[in-house]
Amino acid sequence: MKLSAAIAFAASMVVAAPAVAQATQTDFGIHFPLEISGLTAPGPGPFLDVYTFSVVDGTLASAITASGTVIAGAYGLWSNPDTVVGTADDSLLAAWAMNTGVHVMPVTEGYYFYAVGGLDPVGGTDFEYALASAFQQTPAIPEPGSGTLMLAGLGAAALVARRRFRT
Ligand SMILES: [Ca+2]
Repeated sequence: MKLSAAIAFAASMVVAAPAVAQATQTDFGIHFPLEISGLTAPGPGPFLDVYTFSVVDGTLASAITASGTVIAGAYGLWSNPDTVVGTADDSLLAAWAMNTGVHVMPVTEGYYFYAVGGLDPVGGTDFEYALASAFQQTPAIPEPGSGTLMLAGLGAAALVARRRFRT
């Protein structure tokens, strides 16, 4: 299946979440520097696994490593302002097929989820996947003028030190 079709499939599955027999939801909470789903073996049949989390401004780097047979295996990163999965504010930011390396996305402070979907035709442990997501916070930009303030502070400290030296 083409990647675009796989993406459409994964996206449609999120919309149809209640209709998917095997749908799970995991809450990562506040995204740690590294979140890993653990080895997951859904199936047989269509599955949809959702992983919710929140972040501050930063960058997400994610990957899915999968083995075995899966049809239209893909995952997407969704923004989720109201924290509830499946509501109208959910917005697909990007979607990728499994085993396609690391995908980097800048994010702003808020709530998000990964939706992992596909069809496992065999079941058991024939198909397994693991989702890994790394988050790096955007370094705080110093306030304009704080450098000047710091220099002024250093200057004052130097003055005090000089006066102490003289007395
Ligand atoms: Ca929502």
